Amino acid sequence: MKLLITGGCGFMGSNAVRYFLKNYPDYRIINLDALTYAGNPENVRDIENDPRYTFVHGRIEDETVVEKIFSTFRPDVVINYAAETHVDRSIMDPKAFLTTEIFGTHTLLEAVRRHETSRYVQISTDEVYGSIADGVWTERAPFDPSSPYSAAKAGADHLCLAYWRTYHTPVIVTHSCNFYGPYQYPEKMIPLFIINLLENKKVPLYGDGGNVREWIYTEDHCRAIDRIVHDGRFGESYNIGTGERMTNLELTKKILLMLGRGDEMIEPVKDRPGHDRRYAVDPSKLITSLGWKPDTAFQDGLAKTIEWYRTHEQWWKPLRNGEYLEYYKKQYATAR
Ligand code: TDX
Repeated sequence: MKLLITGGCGFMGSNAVRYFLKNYPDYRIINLDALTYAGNPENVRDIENDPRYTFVHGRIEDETVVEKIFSTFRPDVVINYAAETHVDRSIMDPKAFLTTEIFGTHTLLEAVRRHETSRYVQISTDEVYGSIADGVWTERAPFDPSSPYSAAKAGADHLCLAYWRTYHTPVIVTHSCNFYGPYQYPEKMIPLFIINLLENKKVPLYGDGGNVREWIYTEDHCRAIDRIVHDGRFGESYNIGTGERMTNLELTKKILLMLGRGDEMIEPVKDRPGHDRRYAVDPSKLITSLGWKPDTAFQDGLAKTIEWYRTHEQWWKPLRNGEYLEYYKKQYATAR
């Protein structure tokens, strides 16, 4: 089988490229990645010489590049990981999010339609449902996004399902809870907090720290996508969740404990505007219909993640320069 994985140099995409190469020796993978600040060739360095793997530098909204890939490589399956993903960046500059999420998804859907590709999987987020005070969102919940990021993702997800209804384009949409694990860019909470502590810096906790997130280890997410790629039903969406929910303060304390640091390392900062209070998804459709379940308990996944960042300073050190510092200064200038 031939897979086109977009955004394969990002955190989620690179883990997926590695996962499919490892578990499916006869699959071929083409990785289309724009190499934005978050797309890092180092994330796929270990597999770049694998003869089953091809890298193409380009944007998903670039019709010429996309058409060339479809007509020469002829993928059987497209998995669209390419996205701008950081909520705080979307608050500072929404346009890039609309371009990649909406126009990029549209360009891919059109190529899938033209070339009669067998399957298209849209990687999306639980954030499209917005905040839920208690209980869990099922796939039938209406979208209620709060940030430009989640609004852009919601728009793209709607477009995918509209392509199924209108053209019978074989799409499937996923809504995952928060990811964590190796290779996550250190603007996201878990890697940011780990690295700050490794560098003896405080961790910036937004608001009262009472916001609740649900967490999935990257390998478990890859296995969910594996099930969906092979047996998911067209025109449907699947929640991906673990039930591992906690407040940001509880999570921060777990990280502090594992790194042997105390609460004095917490720096309360001004809240994120429009900050969703709680996310919680019901993954029972995926569990019952496709036989998936998460394997990694949060405590174990967090320990592995901390160990990875502790032993991969050469990966994250260069990322904390240049563009990152500019972003960090802007972000925390507005956050306080
Ligand atoms: O410095 C911080 N301090 C802090 O308290 C950062 C970066 C975050 N937070 C809080 C905000 C959130 O409540 O931690 C929580 C997690 O924040 P992020 O890591 O930015 O994730 P989140 O906003 O929940 O969105 C993430 O999960 C869903 C990803 O960024 C999305 O791409 C994904 O779709």
